[in-house]
Amino acid sequence: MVETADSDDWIRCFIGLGSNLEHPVTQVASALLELERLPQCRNLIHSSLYRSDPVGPPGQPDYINAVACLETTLQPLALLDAMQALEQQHQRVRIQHWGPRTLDLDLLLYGDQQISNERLTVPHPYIQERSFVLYPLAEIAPQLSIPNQKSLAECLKNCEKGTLERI
Ligand code: ROI
Repeated sequence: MVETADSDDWIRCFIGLGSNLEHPVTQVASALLELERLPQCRNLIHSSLYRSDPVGPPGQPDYINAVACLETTLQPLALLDAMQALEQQHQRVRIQHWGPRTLDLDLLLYGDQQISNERLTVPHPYIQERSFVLYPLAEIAPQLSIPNQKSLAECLKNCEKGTLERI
């Protein structure tokens, strides 16, 4: 059975998307459509797509990233299950830690909740330091406050844009 919150209880979530294998622009664009079609999810909006050098092990292709925002009545772990099922549909394989991938979906924020268990940490632990998350996030939610962290505007001041470019 799918776990649900109260049926009227729509929670606004932010999801980071990334890909650097097998036509990354297509991977991210189709994942946005698939997220939009998830059950118990509505009103998806998303940032532009961005290209950047890989953070982590060098020698892998550039990444394409975006951030989506949607409302859901799925509980956090049910949403995570749905996101991981989408990653599997994109033939995601984990060869190397921080290595290349066809599709990575990260639950960045789930309402204003702070979640910490063996499957999920929300807010996402690296949100503050990754330009490929912060800049797309600012495009769709400039006023966002991140629970228990600095404001998005403050995070952006401390985060170099680096090679990140909007495409
Ligand atoms: N680097 C970039 N630029 N974009 C990503 O989405 C991304 N994802 C990752 C690691 C390997 C840390 N590096 C990345 O998981």
